[in-house]
Amino acid sequence: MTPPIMPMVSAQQIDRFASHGYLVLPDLIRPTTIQDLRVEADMLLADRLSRMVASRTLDPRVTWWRLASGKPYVLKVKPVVDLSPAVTAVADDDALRAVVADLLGAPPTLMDNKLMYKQTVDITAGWAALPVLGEEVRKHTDAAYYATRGYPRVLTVAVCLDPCTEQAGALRVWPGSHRRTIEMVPTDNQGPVVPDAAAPDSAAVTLVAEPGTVLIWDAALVHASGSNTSGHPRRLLVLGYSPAHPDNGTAR
Ligand SMILES: O=C(O)CCC(=O)C(=O)O
Repeated sequence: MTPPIMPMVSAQQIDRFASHGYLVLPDLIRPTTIQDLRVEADMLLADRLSRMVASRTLDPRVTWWRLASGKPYVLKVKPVVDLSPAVTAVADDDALRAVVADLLGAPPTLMDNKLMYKQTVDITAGWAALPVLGEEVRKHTDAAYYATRGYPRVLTVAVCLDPCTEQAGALRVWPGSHRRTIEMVPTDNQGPVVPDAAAPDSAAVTLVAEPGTVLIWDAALVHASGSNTSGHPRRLLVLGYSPAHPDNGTAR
């Protein structure tokens, strides 16, 4: 039997997470698990798209639009934990949960899950009235959205399925922004976004990461990502965890 990977969060990493709002943990997920996730992510997307095309009905799990080129573009499928045994295995992974528990200061409960695809798809989508938008995930935080759903404290965990290079649209974060009150302005199609003045590009850190790396950030941290011009997929499995006991871990 393969021994479990033991979590390695030091007191220094916990302090850094509290001050900066994010942590990068390379090699936390095994290569075989990443390969299982990739296969299931491909199958799952192909299945959702083929059902939509066959029924000419929008799937509420799939967030997609059209790029200016006219190509359909899939941002994410949510939820996925009920569709993929590989996702369930990662969401329940003891080592991952131990890390999240250390950072939350409480046992974690999974409260959100999605696969971020950020990729164009070759399907017949003329029947679908899709908005035309760009590839960029604009600057935002998720804390207010989660708070209105009853989760005042959330840690977001992103498992990198593919190389997350700058060219592939790696995640960008604004260190320490989770400790400030951040202005959000509404948009027509992409939810509330953070204006540049509140999160200047010059203050961003790009989290370039290999497959198997786990990125963890406080849901109140400003984050964003650009277009994927690498020609390769840049998928993330994104899991949201909140303290199992709401009275624990609410202080930042
Ligand atoms: O996949 C990405 O690049 C962005 C993910 C994100 O913004 C989120 O999960 O809130």
